[in-house]
This record gives sequence, C-alpha cells and structure tokens, in this order.
Amino acid sequence: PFLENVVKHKDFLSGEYNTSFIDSTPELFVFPKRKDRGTKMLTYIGNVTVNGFPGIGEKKKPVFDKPVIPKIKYSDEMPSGTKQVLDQHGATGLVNWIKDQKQVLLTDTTFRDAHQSLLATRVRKTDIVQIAEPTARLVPDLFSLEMWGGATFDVAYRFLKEDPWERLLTIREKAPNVLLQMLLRASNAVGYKNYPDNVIKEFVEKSAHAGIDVFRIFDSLNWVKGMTLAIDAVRDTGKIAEAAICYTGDILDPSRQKYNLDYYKDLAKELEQSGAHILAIKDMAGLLKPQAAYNLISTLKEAVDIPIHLHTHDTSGNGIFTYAKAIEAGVDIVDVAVSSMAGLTSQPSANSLYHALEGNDRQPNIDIHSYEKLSQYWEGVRKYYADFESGMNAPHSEIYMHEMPGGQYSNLQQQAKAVGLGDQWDEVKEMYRRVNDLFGDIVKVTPSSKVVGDMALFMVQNKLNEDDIFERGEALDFPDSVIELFEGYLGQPHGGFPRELQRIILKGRTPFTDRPGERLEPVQFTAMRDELYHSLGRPITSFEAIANALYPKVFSEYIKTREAYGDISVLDTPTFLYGMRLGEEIEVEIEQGKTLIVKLVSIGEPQADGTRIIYFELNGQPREVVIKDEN
Ligand code: 3PY
Ligand code: ZN
Repeated sequence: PFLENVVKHKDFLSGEYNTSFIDSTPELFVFPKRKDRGTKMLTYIGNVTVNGFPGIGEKKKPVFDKPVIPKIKYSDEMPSGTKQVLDQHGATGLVNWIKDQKQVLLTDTTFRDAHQSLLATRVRKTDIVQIAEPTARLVPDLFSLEMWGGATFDVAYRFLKEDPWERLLTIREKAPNVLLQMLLRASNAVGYKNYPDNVIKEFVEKSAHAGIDVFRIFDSLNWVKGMTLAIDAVRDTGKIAEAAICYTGDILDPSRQKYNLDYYKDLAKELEQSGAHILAIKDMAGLLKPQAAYNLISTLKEAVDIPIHLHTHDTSGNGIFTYAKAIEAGVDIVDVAVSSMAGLTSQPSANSLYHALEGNDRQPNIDIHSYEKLSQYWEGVRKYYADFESGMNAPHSEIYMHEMPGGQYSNLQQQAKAVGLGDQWDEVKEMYRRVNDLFGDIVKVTPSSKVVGDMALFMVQNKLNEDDIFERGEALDFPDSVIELFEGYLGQPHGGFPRELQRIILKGRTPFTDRPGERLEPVQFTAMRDELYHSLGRPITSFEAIANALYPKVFSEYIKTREAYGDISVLDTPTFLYGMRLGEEIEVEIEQGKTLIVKLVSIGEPQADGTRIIYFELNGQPREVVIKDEN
C-alpha cells in the first residue's frame, strides 16, 4: 500500500526523498478505497488452497503455534548504535570507531543470508518486519544487520510477490539505530549477469537513499576491475564500501596453490587502494579451516590498515572454531545468525559464539538473554518454511569436496527438483566439483556458482562426462549462462579460462577480456518509465524502474500477480503458503488499523470448464470467487 499511494509524489518518483518524507507528507498515507481489494485477496487464498504454492504443492495446511515476539517497551527511547556513529562521524569516523573496539563486533545475518542459506531465501517481509524493532531494541550493540541484497531482491519479486524496497524502507523505520547492510554482487548488482554502469550507479544511489549503510561488494571471480565502479558509487553516497574477497580453495593444501596466501594478500592491498573502507573475507561455502583463518587473518592484518570483516558458513560444523582462530588473529567483525537460524549452511550461531568466548577479552558485548528470546521467535517462524529446508540435518564435511556456497545449496536443490533430478542430488553435487575442475578451478559464488550449477545439471541431465564435452562439444547446446561466462560477460577468472574448453563452448566466437559494463548500452530510465507508464496506466517509481532494468520478466510477472491479487504480502505466512482449512477464520490487517476477517466456508466441486467456486465470508458477508483447478 505504501508504494501505491506515494507514487504520485514527485520526490518519490525521482527517488529524492529521505526518511522525513513520511512525516512531512502524511496526506500521502491516506489510502484510497479499492472496492475489489477483498475479492483479489480471496482469489489468491482460493487459488493457493486448491492449487498449492510453487515448491510445496497442494498440501493440507499444518497447525502452527504463533511465533512469540519478545515483550519490549516500545515507548522507551530507542537505544543508539552504530548507525548514529556513521551519521555523526561519517565513514572515516566509523572506521576509526571499529578500530577502537576491543571486543569482536557482530553482524547478524538472520534477515538475509541465514534464510537464503537454510530456506531458499523464502522468508517473507512480514516475518522480518515484526521482529525488526525488537531486534533493534534488544541487541543495539550489533555492528550491523545484514538484511538485504544477495538473492533476497529477486526472490521477493519472483516467489514471494512482494516489493523488496518496501521491505528495506520498513526495516529502516523499525531499526533506526543499527547499520543496515546489504550484499551487492558488484557489476551484477542483485542479479546474475553484468549490468550497464548506469544501472549499478542508480541501484547503489537508491539503495543508500532507502536505508542501506554498508554495502558488501564482491565480484564472483574476485576480479577487482569488476568491483571498482561499485566501490566508487558507494563512496559517492557517503556510505560504507566493504569490499570482499571470496575465499576459495584451501591455503593449507600444498597441492592447491592457485589461491594461496600471496593471492589473498595482493588482492587485499588492491582493494584497500581501490577505496574500500572495510575488507571482507567472504567464505561463502565455509571452506576456511580454523588454522587457515588464523594464517589468513594474521597476514591480512599486517598487509592492510582497514578493518577486516569475516563471513563464513557453518556447513562443515567448524564455523565457531574458525571464528575463534580468526578472533585470536585480530579479526574486527564476524557474521553470525540467531541460533535457531544458524548452523549448517547458514552462519555460525551468535549465541554459541558468545558462550565460546566466555573468559576471552574479546567476547562480544551483547545481551545473551535477549538473543535467546530472538532465537525463540525465529524457531517458530522457521517452522512455517519447513518445505524449503534442504534436508541437511547434520554437519557436512563433504563441503570441502564440492565447495558449493551455503546460499546456493538449498536453491540448487530446488532447481534440481524442478528439472526432475531431485533423486540424483548426490550426483549433482559430485558433478558440481567436476565442473569446477573442468572450468580451471574458479571462484564459485553468485553468479559464477550458478553457472557451475547450470553446467552440472546440464551434464547430469544429458548423461555427459568431461570427455563428451571435449569430443562432442561442437554439437552440444550449452546453457546460455555457460556461454556468457566463457565469452567474458562475468569478467575474467584468475589465470584466465581454459583455452580449449573456451573454444568449444563459444563455437568460434571471439571472447573479450575488457570490462563488460563498458560494452553494455546504458539503460534509458526516462524512456523506460514513460513506456511503463503507458503500458501499466500509472506512474512508475524509480525503485520499480530499477527492478525492471534488472529483471524485466520477473518484474512484469510480479506486476501481473499484483494486479490479480493485490498486495498479498499482508497475509500471514501459513495462509500465504498453504491457503486455508475449511471452516478456518483468519484476520488480515490490510493496512494499519484496517483488518479483514476471512472465513473459508466451502469449496465447490470442479465444473465442466475446470473451475471451482470457493465460498468465503468476508467480514461476515458471503463472497464467492471462481478459480481454475490446476490439478
Ligand atoms: C549471494 O550472492 O546471494 C550470496 O549469498 C553469495 O554468497
Ligand atoms: Zn554467505
């Protein structure tokens, strides 16, 4: 509802607004009546009840206990935090503040990477927003909340049918004291390919405007040339540019020296010189072993003067040990998640790390009892999304074999199921490693990891091995993502591409080695907005324009869904995913202070044309909707 009302405001259209916008223009928040809003919502509920939710299918709605939101006093003054340090002292002031801390600082990833890695990124805005203010009040000493970017942007539109910008704006409102952090895939923004330079700049500027403070910027091949534009764009906004090196391979293994300590040291220096405020080590698959962490962090602390922020995934079960060694070596900040959303493919548990550091003078300054309460809430929420769990329920040290990023594990598994390879998952993982070797041992993180995943699925599906690729490659129709990678559209890997394979995949086309952004035509935002204005019959916000520039197809599907069903982000998650039980009654707060009471009365028999009539009561009045039974 927020976006639908404010779209006509010129400041909003140009993106030129700040957080005082809401206070200074209250008239924009008086919502016009839409007489068919209820029917649209009932159509969604009817549909999901009969046809099921993608990835879950038709399934009886389980009975859930409502997740417990910790009791807090909302009337108390909001405790101040790192956001105030940045606002008052600027980026350099914040960097100095970090260096002055003795304790290890924490970034909480529960709102982003934790659920991207455990639940295929499916956690919805409503479940995050409800706990955002309690989090900000209960653990104000966090360095940051990682709550946006990565896959959350795309998944919000594609599967959750909600607006990621609204999510950001709302969390910003609820958590005004802690730095908000996002994951930015450098020239790939929050997508899976390089975008024109002006799209990256526009995306960074609008994200900063909407509330992001810390941008973790990485390139999926660790190609610094692909990162500098994003680093500069972030610096121009006055926010924090945290440049990341993706950790791959194993610095402890003498037989794998492509990515050795010198490789990381040189990269770190290059990123510092490129203007990074903070250096991140992004161990996206959880490959950094404890002693390797000690060696790496000690070396980098010597090599650079900026703070170091370590990110890992706990897939192997060694995460806390890795952090303990990194903390011993002087790491400044580490990434954790609340315990009920931690471990396995997610980040190590904040709660466990706190206890592990008992008696250590770098133990983080957090209120552990508060963290336990937050964890209880998330334990309840996580149950809603059980159908998106990866099925991994114990540490997997096989991660050191396949090297698949935590954020990819549950997503690739869904992808494998979708193409009928659900029961060949072990084979897909093995092939993933073999494709990495075939590609010359590359960094695997979105989107390069997606290319490796696409190729692995392609090979398993078509029963191909490495010899087949070399012998019959000319006749094979490789996935588009593979062709684009080898053509140069994701940048250049360390050491270049394997020549012979590149020739086979490109079938005679010449690859390029310059920056893809330089070859891509800038997006004409004004013309695009005019065009959308005409096709949609309403003004387009600058936020929507960016989404359309990033993924036009996903965005237009989202718009269609939104037209058909209205704003379904207001539904509670069980109803959103499973629909309703016969006779069940739910409440839906469609806007502040306005609640609809919905009861599912009965579901009619299928008619000759394949439709069913679904009988509801809406605020006590009978209502029917007709939906198509897809079964
Ligand atoms: C992403 O790019 O979404 C990641 O989480 C990579 O690790
Ligand atoms: Zn991660």
